[in-house]
Amino acid sequence: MVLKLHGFPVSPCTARVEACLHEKTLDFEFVPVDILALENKQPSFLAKNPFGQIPAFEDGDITLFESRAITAYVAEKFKGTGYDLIRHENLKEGALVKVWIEVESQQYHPAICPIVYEFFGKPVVGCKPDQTLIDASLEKLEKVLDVYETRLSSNKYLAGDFYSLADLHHFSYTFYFMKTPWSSLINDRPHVKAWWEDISARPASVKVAEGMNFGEVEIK
Ligand code: GS8
Repeated sequence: MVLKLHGFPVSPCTARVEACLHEKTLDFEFVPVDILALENKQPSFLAKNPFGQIPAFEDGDITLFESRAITAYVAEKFKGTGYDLIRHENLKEGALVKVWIEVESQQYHPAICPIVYEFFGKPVVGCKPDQTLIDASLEKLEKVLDVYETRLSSNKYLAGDFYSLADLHHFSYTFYFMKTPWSSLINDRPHVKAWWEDISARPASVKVAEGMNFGEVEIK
């Protein structure tokens, strides 16, 4: 059965799923969805995700959307293949993976997403970034990163001394963030910096980064 990922390589949420599929060493078909041409708002795509957002994922008779739900499904279904992203044989470690998955989605993402979107996304559609929103988000992100710095001073990765889906979920937005003028937020925190260098050097991350070229866009 062919796994199908519908998305756009530059999209951080698509990249999140791609990174997971590569960690699991799974073959999949990449189905490009041109969001600039609004293909994601066409009935054929809305049948896969009624909210009209990428990515979507198909595995036989199941169709999923929401990147984190897709990675959770892949990590669970293929727990015996490739790298174990969910510590499925250890209840406590697995629970900590879930905690830090939530932290990414509830704390980190709301802070970093507006920065990446304003800096890279807005110029693509001919709009000027909102610096007030960027500044407020940077302030939020600093507070989250202070917690990460403490956490990573006693654990190599977020959930413990093992790489997991929680770390993976951070890759794509942080990759773009590091190409903004504010990368010192990561680089000035030694444990966060070491963690970032480690997770971004993984072969799966490097492979996904090849398709992520928003970094060339300059702020206007
Ligand atoms: C967000 C998807 C999303 O924002 C997830 O999958 O994690 N919570 C969802 N998709 C964006 C591209 S960013 O990778 C998207 O589809 N934007 C176009 C649009 O909203 O029309």
